[in-house]
Amino acid sequence: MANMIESQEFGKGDFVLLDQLTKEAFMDNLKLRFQRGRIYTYIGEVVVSVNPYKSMNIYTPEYVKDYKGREFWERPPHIYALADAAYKTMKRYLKDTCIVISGESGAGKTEASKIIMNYIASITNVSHRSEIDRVTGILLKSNVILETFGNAKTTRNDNSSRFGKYMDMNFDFKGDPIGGHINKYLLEKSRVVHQQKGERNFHSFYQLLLGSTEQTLNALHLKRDPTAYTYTNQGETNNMKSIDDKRTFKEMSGALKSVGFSHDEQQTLFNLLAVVLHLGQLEFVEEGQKVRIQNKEVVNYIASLIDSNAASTEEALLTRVVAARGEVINKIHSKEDACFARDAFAKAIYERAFLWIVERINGIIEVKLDVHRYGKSTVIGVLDIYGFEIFDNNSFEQFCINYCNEKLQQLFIELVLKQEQEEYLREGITWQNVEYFNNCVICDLVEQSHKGIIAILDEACLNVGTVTDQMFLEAMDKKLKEHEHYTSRRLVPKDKDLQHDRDFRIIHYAGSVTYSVIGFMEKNKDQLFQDFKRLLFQSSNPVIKDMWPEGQQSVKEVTKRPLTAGTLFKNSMIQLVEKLASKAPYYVRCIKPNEIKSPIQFDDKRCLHQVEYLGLMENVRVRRAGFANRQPYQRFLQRYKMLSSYTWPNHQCRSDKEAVTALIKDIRFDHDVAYGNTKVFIRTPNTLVTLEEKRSELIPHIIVLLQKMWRGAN
Ligand code: AOV
Ligand code: MG
Repeated sequence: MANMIESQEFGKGDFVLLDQLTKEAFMDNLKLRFQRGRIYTYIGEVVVSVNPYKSMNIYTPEYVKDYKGREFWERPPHIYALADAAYKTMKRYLKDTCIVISGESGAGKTEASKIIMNYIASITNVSHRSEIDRVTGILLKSNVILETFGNAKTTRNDNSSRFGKYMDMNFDFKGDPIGGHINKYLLEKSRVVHQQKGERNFHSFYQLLLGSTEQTLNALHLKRDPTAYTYTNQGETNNMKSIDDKRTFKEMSGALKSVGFSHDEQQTLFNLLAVVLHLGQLEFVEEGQKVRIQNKEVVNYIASLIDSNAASTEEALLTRVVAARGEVINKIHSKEDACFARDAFAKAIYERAFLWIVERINGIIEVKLDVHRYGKSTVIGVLDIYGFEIFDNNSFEQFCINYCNEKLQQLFIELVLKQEQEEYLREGITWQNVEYFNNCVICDLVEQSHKGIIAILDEACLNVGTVTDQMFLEAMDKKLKEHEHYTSRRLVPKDKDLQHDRDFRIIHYAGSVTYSVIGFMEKNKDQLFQDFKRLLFQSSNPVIKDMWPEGQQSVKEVTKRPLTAGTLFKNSMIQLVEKLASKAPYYVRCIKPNEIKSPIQFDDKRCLHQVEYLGLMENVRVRRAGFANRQPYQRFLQRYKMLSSYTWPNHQCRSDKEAVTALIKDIRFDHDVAYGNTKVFIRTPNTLVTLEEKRSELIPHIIVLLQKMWRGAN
């Protein structure tokens, strides 16, 4: 069994315990622990995690046993303690909980989410019910599938999440998982058709090409060579040591099968991947006024893979049908239009397939509760999103991703910094106000109606055809020139970081990011010609047909302007934050120790920067100005009343508060305690450890005593 308190050589397991809270002391402790292989450290109940960049032997069944059912302070810091706390809260108080994992790209969020889910899976279902095993199996295996289709190599992380994921695990009254639900947030679909140098397309393409059988490849008309396809070779990244596409393909196909995807469904997914790759190979050539396709055989491949005919496929690629003044006319694409339409088609197919996968999994793991038998189900939600990122070229996707991180930071501030201080106020406890940077001003900059960036972008997108990206930038400059977190080249021409006229910059909580405005409007409008939707709806493959229900609308019916990608994303973020705020939150704050994926290097400057923007020092300050633990008087009494004759077996005081005051005076802990209106506040975790120890010592005596009493009574 692990020691309750680690030896000094590992530094302090909780930053709250630092002798002096200075930046240096904080960083020294973080570094020392990282170097000694202690990747987890607490700030109260928040877990700070530093990516070890090597596999750690701390997730074994022995560790699981060690942490199961324990309190935070009983064991050295570990993410298992947090998972257990979330689970206990859910089970004991029937309260929905959520685990919010944040940190920049490559900091270890996705790994943390998997470790947490695995832990919860292994501490539940002690009675080995097969239905529970089935549900847990699906929840865990769905990760493999989603990572294949939703993750990719970026310059910051070889397995970077290119979508946001929030997964609810539902539990029955016994605390066993009985189902779940996945919410996905904006997939970075531009990657399907374009990758920056050093990056790759989604893993799925490489896995299919390198992992599937010769027979499958032949049927898909594909070559076993990712460098042969435009959509998979632009990043010029091959033979990654950290990625084994062949092996993962096996694992992923196995997962698809065991989760419950039929053979036909699997086949359709592979077909669609192949369609995307073939689309990237299409060559359009201009011939007088017309455009034609040079490599017709590719059209045939595509047509056969989507169960359609070559003529309709070609027509959808080269023309579009529009309704004008009540008439339906056929418009021929220019070469540029055709290329644009092709890329939009490829992106849409991929995005829709991804959405379909998520919905399919949801259908399989949906809770099929017999309400009378099980009562209400409670949930633990795990949020694993794309981390804050800065690339050489940042576009609409980075804008959304970084906005999403702003929202989560805002939630952290609201729940951890603000609420904690408000609780002291409410409880009438004296404490020192802690100043912190509130990023709500940056959230407003993005999401406010009328004058936020998304609103300005939407307005620009309303004017079909006439407004350019550059004009959108000018509109922002006009409306936002006074904003202290916004700037652009036009506003500050001499700024070195703003090299191009197309650049604007947002000073995010985690650093300044220069965005190129090019493509913002197109990505926000997210248009796909109706012709493609109809083509896919007319497919004789029922899975594909199912994915494109809007293809059944006639040309004249399609008039309603859909919500833009920016607004949809904003709405989904606001909903997400509301959902999280309604649950008891637990936080994992991930830190990336260096830029070179090294297990030994601790880059002081980069780490300090993350500690600063994550607000970790402020977190400790609030915790220290405050108290490590707080409990309602009644709960405290219930647990510790045996420690004093004033309260054991029952107290004679007028209130629980008075009784707790008497108890604490009696055992001489009053120097470390404050009495709020409804709760008792304990300053240091050590006091809690001592209370627990005293309680454990007394319990055997009490049992003997109780037995005597019962015997006496009988
Ligand atoms: P992220 O989710 O935070 O980035 P990941 O969880 O994908 O980051 O971690 C990046 C890589 O770091 C992993 O592929 C592992 O190689 C390594 N790693 C992280 N945590 C651990 C751990 N606990 N033990 C061992 N290795 C680890 V992003 O999705 O890019 O925002 O968008
Ligand atoms: Mg990730």
